[in-house]
Amino acid sequence: MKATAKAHTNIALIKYWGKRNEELILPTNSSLSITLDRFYTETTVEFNEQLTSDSFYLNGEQASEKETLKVTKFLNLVRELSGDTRHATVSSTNHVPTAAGFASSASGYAALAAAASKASGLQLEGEELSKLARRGSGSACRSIYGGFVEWQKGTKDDGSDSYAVPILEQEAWDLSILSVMIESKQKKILSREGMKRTVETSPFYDGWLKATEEELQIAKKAIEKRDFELLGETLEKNAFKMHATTLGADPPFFYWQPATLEIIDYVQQLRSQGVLAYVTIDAGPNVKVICEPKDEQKVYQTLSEIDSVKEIFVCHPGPGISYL
Ligand code: 2P0
Repeated sequence: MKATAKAHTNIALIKYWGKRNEELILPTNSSLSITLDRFYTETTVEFNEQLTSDSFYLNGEQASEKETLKVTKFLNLVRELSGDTRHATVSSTNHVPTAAGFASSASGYAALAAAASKASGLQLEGEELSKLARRGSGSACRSIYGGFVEWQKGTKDDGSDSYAVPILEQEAWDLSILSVMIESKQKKILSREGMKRTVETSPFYDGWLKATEEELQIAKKAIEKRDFELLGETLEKNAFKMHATTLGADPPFFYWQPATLEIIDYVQQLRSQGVLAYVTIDAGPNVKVICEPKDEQKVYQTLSEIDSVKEIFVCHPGPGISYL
């Protein structure tokens, strides 16, 4: 009746950018991520026959009606699977600083999927749990596993073959991921809205689809061979292509700020000095810099000297779902 689960955030090296089915959250392309050790969500779900509706507490406070409705919609999927019609109390704590530019929706829905399915007596594991998490937020399906993870887009209309698979465990290859936080006052275009507009209007979208499938294969090969230079080059190209599609959208939009470009420039300078560091950027202005642990101090030092950098969070590969 009651279960608590912990899920970590992930950062995509090959981006998920666009859906072929919005209701089922089916992506147009496969993606690849690293689950991170530092940021996570812990969620407790308790079903109770006395309740007449679901309630949702986020970081100790009752969540808004809108947030609670999203949780209810997700719990409805769990109730459909389990046949258990009871309502639930959901308490979630995000150990993800919003300022760090990591989406808490990945760890949030992964933890909710795990806790709610367990509390309702379902024994979901692996791909079944990943598919359930996907229905809350696409990137959440990757947070079921630790280390390096691929979300295989699948081809079926019902989404039964669209889930994540682990490709390299957490301990197998240590990398440093520095989340560089900058100041931003610009209004955010949510990734859900941004990717939809891009799919529907950007003439560059076909180019993205073609290139990203190739880059995924190269990235997987680089991971297999532990070829950091090849992985770094590939992930940086992939991130830039994703952002290029938004400039072709109608109306056009972009997530970058002047400081975003400044950081990219510093990272390129580091490379010209022989330090292998690469950038990736999600649906916001913050930059994540990826390097090998031996270069972490040097990269950290260089980035912390930039005026527009507010804070740097250093992460490493992290674990998959756990139950408390
Ligand atoms: C990713 N992003 O692969 C990409 C790169 C943002 C840019 O997954 O609509 O919150 O809930 O499925 O998973 C963020 O989008 O979107 C995301 P929905 P989600 O990490």
